[in-house]
Amino acid sequence: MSQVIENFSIILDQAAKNASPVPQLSFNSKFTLRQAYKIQEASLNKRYSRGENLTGLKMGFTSIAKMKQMGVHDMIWGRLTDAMEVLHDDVLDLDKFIHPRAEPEIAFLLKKDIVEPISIDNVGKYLGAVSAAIEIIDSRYKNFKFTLEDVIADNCSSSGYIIGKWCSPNFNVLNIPITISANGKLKEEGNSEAILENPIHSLVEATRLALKYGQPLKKGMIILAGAATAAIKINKGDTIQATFGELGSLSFRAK
Ligand code: OOG
Ligand code: MG
Repeated sequence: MSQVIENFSIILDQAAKNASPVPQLSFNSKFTLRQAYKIQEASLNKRYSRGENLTGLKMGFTSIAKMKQMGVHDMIWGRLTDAMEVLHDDVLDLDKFIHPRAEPEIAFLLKKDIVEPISIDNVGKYLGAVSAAIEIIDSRYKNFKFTLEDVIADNCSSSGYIIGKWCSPNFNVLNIPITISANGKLKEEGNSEAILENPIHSLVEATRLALKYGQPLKKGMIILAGAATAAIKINKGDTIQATFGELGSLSFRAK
């Protein structure tokens, strides 16, 4: 199996690098969730060897809106690298993507290495700051269609992220109204509580899953809690804006 894992990781890494979609891996081969995370890890190793650095993790399918949109039923997590960072007000070159979508998220910054399973009660020891965020996802699979195993192997469609101004870790992340619009037109709206009823639960889950799969979580890492609404398509020329009540707003343009 280890050769199959390596081969699959090359297919997905190349698809991302060349912005060229591939058929779902699960069409030809059955693999488990654990093997899917191994494929993800092997494909990230290719990015690291090109000089990219791990900056954090992203959680996926933490809201019913996202599970419904994509037809899957369980939480997933992927890895973020510095090459995926996009700045607020930046211009995104869509030629580097296959069929990108944007989704509004909440981000957390770790102020301490995680060395134990954390709970909602001791999370404060590790949480350094919170921020509004937009994630840009871009499945490497044709038609943005996948099984849970496929999407995990594909690093959970991770391809870009924008983080806003870091706010106090005591900022109340409950009941934040969230919208995402394109060219001034509202596309999706929701609330931070759509993320596992409290985005902090997603941070707790991220640390549990990272420990389970042997991914160390270090001081300075970012954790994206997962989208609060369905993702929206990004078209050339679009200005995408997301608002998060008093946590702020973020935007970017696409060319
Ligand atoms: C998978 C990634 C899901 C989220 O926030 O729920 C995700 C996908 O929808 O392609 O990032
Ligand atoms: Mg996301």
